[in-house]
Amino acid sequence: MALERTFSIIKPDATRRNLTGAVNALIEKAGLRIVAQKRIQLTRAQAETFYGVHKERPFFGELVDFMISEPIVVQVLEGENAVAKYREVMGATNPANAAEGTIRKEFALSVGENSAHGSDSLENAQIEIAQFFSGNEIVG
Ligand code: DAT
Ligand code: MG
Repeated sequence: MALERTFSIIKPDATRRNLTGAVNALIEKAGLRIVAQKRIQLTRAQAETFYGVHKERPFFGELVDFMISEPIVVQVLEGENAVAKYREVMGATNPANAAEGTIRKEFALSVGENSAHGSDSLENAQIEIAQFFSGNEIVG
């Protein structure tokens, strides 16, 4: 087992419904430590860069519009196998397929408005963390 850091976003559908604390409770219950956190408003350019891998997908425009529709909370989560563990805590992309007790099962409204983002690999976690946090903002 390895101590890892992953990048998380509490998405606009969740911040809008005042669910930041409820999401954080599930994160902490799973043994992940929130070692950096801030509430920000994404610019369109930031959202397009962040989701650049999906730019050819039919839902890209809708995804970017959604991500800039309200403030988000960006976080760095630390723990044993944090990348895979947080994917488990989030649940499947489509909440209809998400397991009981996961963030997306509990809170997501749809496949698009699905409450949470979590990095899908350690490499992407490092890239995504660096997009939003400087080293001295992360206190482990
Ligand atoms: P994940 O967020 O589980 O890593 P992903 O990387 O495949 O999922 O997609 C990124 C986001 O894009 C996802 O959280 C919500 C949106 N999305 C994915 N598939 C979609 C679809 N079929 N319709 C609408 N939005 C979708
Ligand atoms: Mg993804």
